[in-house]
Amino acid sequence: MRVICYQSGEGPNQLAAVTDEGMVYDLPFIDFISFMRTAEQNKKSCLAIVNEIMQDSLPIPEKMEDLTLKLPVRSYEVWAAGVTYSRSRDARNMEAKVTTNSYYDKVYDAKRPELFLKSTERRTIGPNTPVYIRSDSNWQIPEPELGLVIDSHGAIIGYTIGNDMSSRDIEGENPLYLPQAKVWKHSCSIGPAIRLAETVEDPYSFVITCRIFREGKKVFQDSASTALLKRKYEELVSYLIKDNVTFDGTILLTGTCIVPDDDFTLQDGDMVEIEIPGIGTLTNPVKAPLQENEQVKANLEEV
Ligand code: DO4
Ligand code: MG
Repeated sequence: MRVICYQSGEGPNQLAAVTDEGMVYDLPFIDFISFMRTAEQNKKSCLAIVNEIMQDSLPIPEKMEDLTLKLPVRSYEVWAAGVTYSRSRDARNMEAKVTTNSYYDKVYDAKRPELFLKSTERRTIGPNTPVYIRSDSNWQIPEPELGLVIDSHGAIIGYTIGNDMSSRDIEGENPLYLPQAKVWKHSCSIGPAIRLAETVEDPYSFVITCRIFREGKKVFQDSASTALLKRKYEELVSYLIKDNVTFDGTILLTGTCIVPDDDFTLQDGDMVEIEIPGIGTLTNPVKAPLQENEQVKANLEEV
């Protein structure tokens, strides 16, 4: 069972459940966070609440593919884990031009994982909205990652897809530049759905596929499994919530297991697709930094 948010006419976005058979049922909650809070207040699971609602209602005529999908949860914060797969460790060593006993080697093996604040509500976008590339970087990539949707106590409520857009030259120059290599406007995309955790048999067997298209041609494709993750999800969450304030609907991205070839950088007009069967396909066009006059217009539209 998945939960989506879609644009419904001119009105506010609509939350809905999607069954494994592809039927879509509207849910009577303003958003995913109020849905998960209702479940907690009623001491019921999210799946039990959805099943009760489906018993008393009919599916809408549209299928998920017919809908304009929006960000499935407006998280106050998106956090991310880094260097949780050997593929990421090796890529970081390459871009930093280090070979032995680097910080990346150490953090991969350390008891404490690398966690960083990736994004906030205003910086995070959903399906089909452009991810931006930075104006001060010449080496930028998508990082396709499984995302954990957690509640304020750290319980894993669902799984989603995230794109942790990253600048390899900025991080490679100096690891202290990490926040600038990771955080800017539209540098984090989430969606298209949240798979309820109760309906996932083995969360260490998700297969993640990333495809990048340029002028209609596929210029990159690779797949990897979450079975290769060095750590456990609960372990990552336990470090995130330790002595911290966490909010219902926080997302924790679990690190990338796919890195494009070293000579690849994203360009304006590219299209990034990240697919995880059972969750969906997160698609985002890539856009170059806004020109000054476009920026002023965009800021005005956002107010
Ligand atoms: O150390 C940098 C972060 C790496 C990262 O984002 C990842 O492994 O996914
Ligand atoms: Mg990452």
